[in-house]
Amino acid sequence: MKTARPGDLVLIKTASETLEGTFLTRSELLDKNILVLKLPTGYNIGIHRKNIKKITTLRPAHTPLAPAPKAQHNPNLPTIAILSTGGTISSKIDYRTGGVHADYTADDFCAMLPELSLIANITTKKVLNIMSEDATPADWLAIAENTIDALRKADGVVITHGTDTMHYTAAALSFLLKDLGKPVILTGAQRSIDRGSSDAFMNLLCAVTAAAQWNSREVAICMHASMNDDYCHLIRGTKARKMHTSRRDAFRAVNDTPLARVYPDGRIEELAPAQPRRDTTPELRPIDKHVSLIYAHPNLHPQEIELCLKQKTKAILIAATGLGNLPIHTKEKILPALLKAAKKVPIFICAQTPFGRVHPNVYSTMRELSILCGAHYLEDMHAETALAKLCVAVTHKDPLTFMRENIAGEYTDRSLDDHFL
Ligand code: DAS
Repeated sequence: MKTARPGDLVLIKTASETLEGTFLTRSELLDKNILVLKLPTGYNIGIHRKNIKKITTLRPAHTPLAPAPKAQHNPNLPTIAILSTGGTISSKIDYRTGGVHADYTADDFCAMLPELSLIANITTKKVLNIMSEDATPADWLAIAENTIDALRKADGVVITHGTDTMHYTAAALSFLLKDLGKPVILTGAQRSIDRGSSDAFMNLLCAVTAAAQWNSREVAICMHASMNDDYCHLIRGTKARKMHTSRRDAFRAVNDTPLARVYPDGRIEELAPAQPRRDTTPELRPIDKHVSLIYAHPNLHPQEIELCLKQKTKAILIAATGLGNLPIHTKEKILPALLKAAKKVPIFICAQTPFGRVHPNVYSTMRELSILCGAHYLEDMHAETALAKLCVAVTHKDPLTFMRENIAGEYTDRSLDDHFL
């Protein structure tokens, strides 16, 4: 029986129906007798060879266009470095499994979005090629090192990144990049760039605009501000958090407000004062992954705390309930385990409700924790930022002083009403 080439527009006649669609590469994990067709609706359908009477090619697969020539350097435009690390924004459908895997690089983004060259001269580098759920403190360090390298020549940096842990990386870069003088903007996508509904294009356009024109020396996340393609928000790297698994506007400012709106037409509307650009060369602070994060919960066992010490942790961060509480009055005897741990490593408390701030002296529980265990309360710094900061703090001879310092806007003086979702 005649077959077709991937990308051909075909008509497949079976005993019961005739289907038109695009012939797809067969998924390696599927039975080799199953042919896959992408219907005009966008859905894929598998058809067994034995049911096919005839295949007619209506239009052969188009040969891919040659990539657009690299834009000429424009001395009147700033230079922006795009560093790609993977994630959905870099993803393509992987027909072996039907899932998505990271493949596109910063060079591909420039080829797909030539209008970027109207905003800035673009340099590109593929730093990593991972889904961000796999990003570790070692990857944060690699991204920070490449960012410092890029900033020697560029006027700003855009880092394309998976969305799952983008806020961890944004917070980590805020602490790793000492004396930053230019904007470092992280962006990503909730829908892969090879889909018509992708949010990637507007996110990328706004992120490059911000890196080129925003008068700031901060690390920020640039993602959709709403479900529509109207504008993106710039959210401070230490106050950003992914708050929804799939919405385009999944990222919100936690205990803060967005710093600016960036429109796809190039406009930037400042919403809050940012630290202005300055002529400094950033230095790299060291990092150490030996930090533990525990969530307080009704079934907390002392072994969870003891395990941290076995893992050679240098500090324990506890995402506590409410204003900073732990179940230390249950029969599970958490307090003795905490007291034992507190003799070896510092204990820090943040809130597991991302919004609001912890207080060490409201309930007797917290007094026991802050007085008996010497636990340090981290005000309105949310858990993900606190974890990233602790990984840097433990490389200092006095981690507590570093944790107390307001390095990159991770602490705000007061929790205002408009700071909540
Ligand atoms: N797996 C997710 C990640 O890499 C995909 C994404 O949303 O970018 O974070």
